[in-house]
Amino acid sequence: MKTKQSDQLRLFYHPSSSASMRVILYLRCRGVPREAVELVSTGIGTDHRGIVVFTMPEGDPVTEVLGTTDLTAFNPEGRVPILLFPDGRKLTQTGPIIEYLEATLNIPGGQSLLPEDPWATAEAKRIMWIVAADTQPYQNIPFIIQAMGEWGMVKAEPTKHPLREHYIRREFGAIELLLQSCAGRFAVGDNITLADCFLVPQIRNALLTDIDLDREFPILWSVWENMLAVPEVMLVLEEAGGVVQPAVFNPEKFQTYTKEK
Ligand SMILES: N[C@@H](CCC(=O)N[C@@H](CS)C(=O)NCC(=O)O)C(=O)O
Repeated sequence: MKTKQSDQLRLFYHPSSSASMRVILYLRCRGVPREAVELVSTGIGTDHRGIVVFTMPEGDPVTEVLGTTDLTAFNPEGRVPILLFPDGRKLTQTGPIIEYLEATLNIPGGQSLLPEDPWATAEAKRIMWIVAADTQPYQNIPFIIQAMGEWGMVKAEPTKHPLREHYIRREFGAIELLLQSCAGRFAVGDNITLADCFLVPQIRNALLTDIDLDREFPILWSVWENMLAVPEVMLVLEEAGGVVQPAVFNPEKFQTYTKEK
């Protein structure tokens, strides 16, 4: 279905979504003018099982055309972020969204967020992939809640669940070793790269756990602190609800899922 409603690119995102924040950090750190990509916050709700889902924003022209707030009518994966084009095309997946914007937006000044040196670029992309493919999928709170409630996974407070903490330790541990040879002020050298845009939301998410990130991953932590010192980065975090990612789940359902049967 075509959903032509605006002459602008529109990024459907949610402030609690770490994947969405990767793209927003790219936009701000790359110096893309705010008017080039309109940010549209989705809503949040619960499905028939009480599990948190993102929803189409109430009252948005696109929602009106779709006739439903069910996000899967807009993106069959039911995930954010989603880039909507003026002609109705939609693009999902943060890596391709960023690559497309970089290739097509005529960005005045600034520099690409990938280094000129191919090896350094490969190092940045390796960190991006570790975050996107090997870390974030295991951090998804709705998935943790569903696994506890429906598939017999050990019950624990979702944000501090052992599955989450295991994959944070495993993957951040690997990144820490990589950073020993590639980090400077930021993850790869002294300039912000896409690796930092992917790391920051993942670290922000990991702050919800009991892991002592500062002690266990000191280089990663220094990259995080150096990123927080960048005004554009801090603004993105503040606009998304603060330095620590807001946890969104239905506490009532959470009690049900964590109660021993
Ligand atoms: N690989 C995807 C990940 C997108 C993703 O998992 N987004 C999460 C929010 S951070 C989401 O929409 N989750 C909803 C769900 O799992 O139902 C990307 O890079 O865009």
